[in-house]
Amino acid sequence: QNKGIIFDLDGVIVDTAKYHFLAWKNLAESLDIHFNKKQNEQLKGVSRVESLKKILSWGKKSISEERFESLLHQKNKEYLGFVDQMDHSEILPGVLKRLKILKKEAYPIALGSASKNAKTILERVDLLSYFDAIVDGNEVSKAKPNPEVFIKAANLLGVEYQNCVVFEDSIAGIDAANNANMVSVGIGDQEVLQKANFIFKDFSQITDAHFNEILNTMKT
Ligand code: G16
Ligand code: MG
Repeated sequence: QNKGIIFDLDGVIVDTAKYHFLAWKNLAESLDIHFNKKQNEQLKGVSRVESLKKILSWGKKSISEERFESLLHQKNKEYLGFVDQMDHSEILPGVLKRLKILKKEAYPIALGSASKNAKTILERVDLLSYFDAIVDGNEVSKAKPNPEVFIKAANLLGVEYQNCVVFEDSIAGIDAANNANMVSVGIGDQEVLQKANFIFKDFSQITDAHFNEILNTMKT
């Protein structure tokens, strides 16, 4: 196959967003900072360091570098506690079925995620073996909407950028895919993901006919 399939992790494959929210909320409250669900949207697809910076700015707090590091550690420790309880039942609807079809048809498959915990999570939900390449928060220096994460994934797959399709749930991620000249497919809310080439509520809504239509928009 000369077409590559790239998946975001959080919000596309699994709903770890709820665990990020809980861990950040608890951490913020220990600092007497309170934020709501709407503010939490701004943390999606954003790195751990940038997320903490945002939370501190909401609370108008400045802290030492050492304290910053220890808070990052504290948040991740709680988050990993939730991740540890996960199993394959937390794979979002339709994802496993699509991965199986893609594997059978020998499509190169990559993960493009901002998370440093991506591999751990894929292992927990038993999906690691489906991916030919993984690019995560440990390998990228420029956050989405910079296309670096998806460019690296395409390079590892050996597929041309315009022959890749990206599945994403965040605005920054859709922008990143568009910036890389890839076909962007939004998973989630139509109003939020307007700039995507295609939008579906979740993977269970993507039929084989839809999938072929998506792949057929590529020139080669
Ligand atoms: C995910 C989440 C973000 C999270 C980031 C970093 O990105 O959407 O909320 O802050 O990863 O995660 P970690 O602290 O595990 O390194 P993605 O790109 O998978 O949606
Ligand atoms: Mg995401």
